[in-house]
Amino acid sequence: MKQTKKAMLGLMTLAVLPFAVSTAYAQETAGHDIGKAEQAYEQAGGSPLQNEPMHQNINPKAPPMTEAEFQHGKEIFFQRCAGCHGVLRKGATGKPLTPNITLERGTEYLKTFINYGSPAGMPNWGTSGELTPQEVDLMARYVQQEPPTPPEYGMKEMEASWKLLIPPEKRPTKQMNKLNLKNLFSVTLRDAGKIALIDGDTKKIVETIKTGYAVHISRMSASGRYLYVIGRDARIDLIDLWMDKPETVAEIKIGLEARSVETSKFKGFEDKLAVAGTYWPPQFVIMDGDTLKPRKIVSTRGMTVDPQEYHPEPRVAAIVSSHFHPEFVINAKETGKVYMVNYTDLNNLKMTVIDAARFLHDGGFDSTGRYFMDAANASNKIAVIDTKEDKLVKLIDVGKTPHPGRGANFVDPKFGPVWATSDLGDETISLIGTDPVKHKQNAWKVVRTLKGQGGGSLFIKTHPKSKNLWVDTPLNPDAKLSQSVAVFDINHLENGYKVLPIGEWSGLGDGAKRIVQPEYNAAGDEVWFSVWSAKDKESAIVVVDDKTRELKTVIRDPAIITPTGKFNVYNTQHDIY
Ligand code: DHE
Repeated sequence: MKQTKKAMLGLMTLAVLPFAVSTAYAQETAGHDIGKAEQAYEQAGGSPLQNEPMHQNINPKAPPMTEAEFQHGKEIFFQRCAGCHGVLRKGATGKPLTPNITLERGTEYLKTFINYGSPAGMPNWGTSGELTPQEVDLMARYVQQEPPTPPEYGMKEMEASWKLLIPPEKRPTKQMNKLNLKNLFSVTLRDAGKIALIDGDTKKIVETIKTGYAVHISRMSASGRYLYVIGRDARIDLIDLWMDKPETVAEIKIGLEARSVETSKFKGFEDKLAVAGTYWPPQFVIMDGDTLKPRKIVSTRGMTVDPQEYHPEPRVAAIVSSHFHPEFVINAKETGKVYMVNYTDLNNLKMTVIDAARFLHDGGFDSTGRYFMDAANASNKIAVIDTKEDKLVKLIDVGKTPHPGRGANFVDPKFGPVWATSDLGDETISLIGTDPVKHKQNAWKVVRTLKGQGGGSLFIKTHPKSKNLWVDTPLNPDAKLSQSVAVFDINHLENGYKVLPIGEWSGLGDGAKRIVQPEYNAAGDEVWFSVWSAKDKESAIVVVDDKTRELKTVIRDPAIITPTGKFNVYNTQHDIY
């Protein structure tokens, strides 16, 4: 077999690839059929790991590959396959592709599989034209090699990356600008690697701030002063909103790939600590809230809830902050475990580990802030976690691949308080009763199922002051659906939904114009939608009057490149959704 000396020695370095977004993604799940929307979503961002040097052992039994071919295979794998099959190819939401399995299948079988796909969800990479015949052959050989291993990332690496740009003692002691901070929005400009701070009152961009690669989410500190932004490259930017001109006061890289960040919200710990989880390495880190100085790293590697088997890369998905205890609620995706991490004593760390269900992804609190409604997406379940008792209350079956974002809380006229999720994999919307005291008979049951526009939904939203329930469908393959949004009247859910043509209202020309993530302003009387087009096309934000459901304004600016998530300071600070 042809391998260069360098490969044999074990270290391989990759050329830096431009950021690529794939429209289809290779996945075959164990007993879980997935559609195009789910495939597109799982690999939405590609993985920044494609740029990392990795350790590589040669596999003498595998078909030969040159180093250049191997590197090309690795790039394709991390752009399109790792999101489902896992970094180490041990299986995540997709099947394992380790050499003991792939060598047995052989090159010809694998080529057919990659070429034509499978009914269970593996896309037809070859016949769709996404991969050339040469690339199909290359990938069939690549997956028979030993998977290259990305490096670990510990305290030494974190400290080396940490930049305290403006120490706390040099920061203001009160808000120095005239902004109405409550109604400020942090808007993800995904492919620009920036966020835009937009004034919710004037709808003007206050400024744009450089953040990590393919920036993912923003979260607020308990006081509403500090904004934390995390990129897929695991870079966190801490932005002080009290500065004359809000700016980044600290920065750190906490690993090689990440999605989530949160801050301590329990009484007495406001703004004190921050926590962030990584996809690679599979771990989370607790930091000082006002400086990002890393304090404690905890690995999530371990056994799955069912079957109880070792998983080498349980990615850290959603994190929320308990209002009942000084604890972070941290979700390990592949093992299905929820870690309730007490942050009062980092040297004698106490954690309650709750067995939920595999493939935990996103979720949010019920209206009381006590129960965390946790979507185990590829298991089609919502796990209800009681953050007061630190216990699993129930696993509830819902539609196919639930994806609530943080979900929506409202009072169903017939069933009382509910929390709702929409799905990536089908058109249903599940309403789950959340009041075990006054509506005991409905608690932790799907009390109502609504039919939305279609699958490909990512986010559902309402506000305590609103009577509207908004459901997006940005990943539906039908442009009519992906460019519009459905709205239900909470008091008349049986009447079905009305469709608002947000894409058309934006007034933009050509472009994907996917309508994504409804987000309310602080007053709860406006709802903002991102109109998400490709990087080289114009995007916008459409603001709708919540009461009349009519267009209020369109925010257009050349700086608004690929807007996706929007985080209103007040609502994010207080977990209002
Ligand atoms: Fe997200 C939240 C992971 C693709 C926009 N996303 C989350 C969370 C996780 C996650 C774990 C929960 C964080 C929390 O609450 O602490 N997202 C992933 C992926 O692994 C995935 C599937 C693939 C990837 O390559 O990253 C992915 N996400 C996307 C997108 O393609 C979206 C639509 C556009 C984008 O900006 O990349 C997207 N994700 C979002 C948003 C939130 C989010 C806007 C926060 C929603 C909220 O209301 O809090």
